[in-house]
Amino acid sequence: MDRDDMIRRLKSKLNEKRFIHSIGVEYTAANLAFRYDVDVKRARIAGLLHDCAKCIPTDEKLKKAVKLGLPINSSEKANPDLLHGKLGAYYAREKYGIKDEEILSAITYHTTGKPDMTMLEKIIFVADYIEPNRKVIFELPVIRKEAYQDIDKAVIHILKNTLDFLDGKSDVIDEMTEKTYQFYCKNYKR
Ligand code: DGI
Ligand code: FE
Ligand code: FE
Repeated sequence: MDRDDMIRRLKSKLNEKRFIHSIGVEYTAANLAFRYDVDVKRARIAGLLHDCAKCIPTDEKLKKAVKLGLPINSSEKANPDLLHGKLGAYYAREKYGIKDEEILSAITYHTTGKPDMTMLEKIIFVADYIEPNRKVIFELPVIRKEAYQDIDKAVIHILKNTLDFLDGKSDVIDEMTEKTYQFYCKNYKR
């Protein structure tokens, strides 16, 4: 599938705000790919498609994930919107013809991150947070700079913000978000 076809399909699946965000993640991922010597085309595809399952109604996300036999943990059961990464990877494979496992993994883990991410996975995780259409988030200008100076620092900063934000609204914290934060705190040296 070429980019035009992906755009057409994506436009029919997402609301306008989410579509604009996806374009923003696409070009932010391209920029980070320049910076960190990652294949630009793959970064763009992963960025463009990362939220392709985001606009499925919440209860349907859970139903579809069950039907497809995707692994579902307790936080995903409590908060099925967390499943949009896994579902997104499924649709990227089945509906957008993506076979590249690293792109699919970047889509799967874009919300929680995962320990020991590849550079492409980190790029999508970070691009999702810093893309230009994001509304004001605490310390976003600093995180944007860190993203281009030291991507691991940006990853930790984003996870810290997310965990604080979830703590604040006493929302369930996915064990993967927690594990990722622990991993990067422990292994971050500089
Ligand atoms: O899909 P986006 O809005 O572009 O971004 P995203 O996929 O990173 O999702 C952001 C939302 O996910 C935000 O409201 C925080 C939430 N989130 C991230 N990690 C966790 C989480 N929510 C819960 N309940 N648990 C988590 O570990
Ligand atoms: Fe998302
Ligand atoms: Fe997103």
